Amino acid sequence: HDQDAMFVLGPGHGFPALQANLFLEGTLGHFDQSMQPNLAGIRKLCREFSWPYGFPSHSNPETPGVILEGGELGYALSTSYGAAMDNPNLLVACLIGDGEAETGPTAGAWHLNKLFNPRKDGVVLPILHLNGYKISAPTVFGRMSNYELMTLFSGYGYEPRIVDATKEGVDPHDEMAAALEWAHALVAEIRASSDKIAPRMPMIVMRTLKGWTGPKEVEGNKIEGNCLAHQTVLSEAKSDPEQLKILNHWLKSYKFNELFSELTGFGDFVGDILPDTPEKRLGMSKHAHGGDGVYKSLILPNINDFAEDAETPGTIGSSSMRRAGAYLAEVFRQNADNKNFRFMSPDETYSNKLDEIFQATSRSWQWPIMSWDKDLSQDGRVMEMLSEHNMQGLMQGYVLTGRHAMFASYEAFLQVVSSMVDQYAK
Ligand SMILES: Cc1ncc(C[n+]2csc(CCOP(=O)(O)OP(=O)(O)O)c2C)c(N)n1
Repeated sequence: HDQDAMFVLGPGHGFPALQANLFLEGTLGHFDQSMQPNLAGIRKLCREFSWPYGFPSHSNPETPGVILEGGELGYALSTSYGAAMDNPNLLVACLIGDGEAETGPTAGAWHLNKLFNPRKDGVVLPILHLNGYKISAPTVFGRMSNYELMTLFSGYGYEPRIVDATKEGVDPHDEMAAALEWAHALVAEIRASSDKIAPRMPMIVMRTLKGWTGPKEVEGNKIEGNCLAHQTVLSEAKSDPEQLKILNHWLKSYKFNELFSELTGFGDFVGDILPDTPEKRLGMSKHAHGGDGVYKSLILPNINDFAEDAETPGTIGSSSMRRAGAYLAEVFRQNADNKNFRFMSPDETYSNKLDEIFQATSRSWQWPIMSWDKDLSQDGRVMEMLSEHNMQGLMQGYVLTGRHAMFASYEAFLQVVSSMVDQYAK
């Protein structure tokens, strides 16, 4: 479909899979001559994984195409919404782990669809990955029935579809491809329709086994389809001949020698699935790279124009916050055409006396608006929801894709997102 797309990986510890795909699609080789898809490149890819001065263990913004720091789980969905805002041609596919989905920040982020205008913003396609387990126990979502999942996500305002790769007799790859086609067509239909209230955007629930295609059993313990598949499953392979045998059998099961030869490299099967235009490859998204391709500097009014004479305390009947509101309204006016400024507010615009902003814009709201509601519209540029996590995630996604934003908070409430800010700083 020649769709502009970005991929946001929630469980950043799944980085080997992402890194391998960036290697195969040629993105790593594009930025680093020594990462060509040949034997030397494969060796480097494997040896320098999670290694000092090599590649990190988790996906992170140093990786081409990645904007989310992996590690602390929970922020993938709000970051994806932030990246898609004001990018009408962009589709952000966001993979959310079922362990990750148990976090408060992810639980809140599903509701960002209520603020998201599918005609003016891009599209977020959430893919909830139910492999059923986190590190050492089943997940809440993994043990929910299909009925419970469908009704939950319908209630959240999505059009959910389940892809079950654990079901016998279906090709999971065909099922997933069909689900992606369905999602793409549904988005086009919603964008073309005149019905503007509560658009039900698609989301996919994907059931797989955890450790799918890995060893079935080690020392009498179930591995594939169980939490024991998390991270290193054959940690004693170096000294235990039995584990080494299982490791050997496992790796050979991928028939690598049929997929790659030292002489001819990878077969055409890789090229066949890549987009024709190199810029459309996942690691090459201009939005993820930021910089010149997408960045426009913010026009700022002269701050002196907003000053007041406060020489005699308690006399002017104004407040610094009101003046800040007037200033921000002017920032919105001066950047209206560029559509590159947003205000993120966890229900803090009025209470912080910043409401003069609403003379220049309003709060975004896609669900029903009552006649007595104030400052709500489908086109508002203020994102307001009582979730500091959502607001910080939106801001990170928006800023990391080359735009500008401001977040209103203070005192104890800002601590709610202090670890998110740490991750962002990393
Ligand atoms: C906020 C947070 N708490 C705890 C952890 C530690 N941790 C790392 S992976 C993981 C389990 C993740 O499960 P899931 O999201 O289902 O990922 P997957 O099964 O796909 O690996 C946990 C708890 C973390 N990374 N972030």
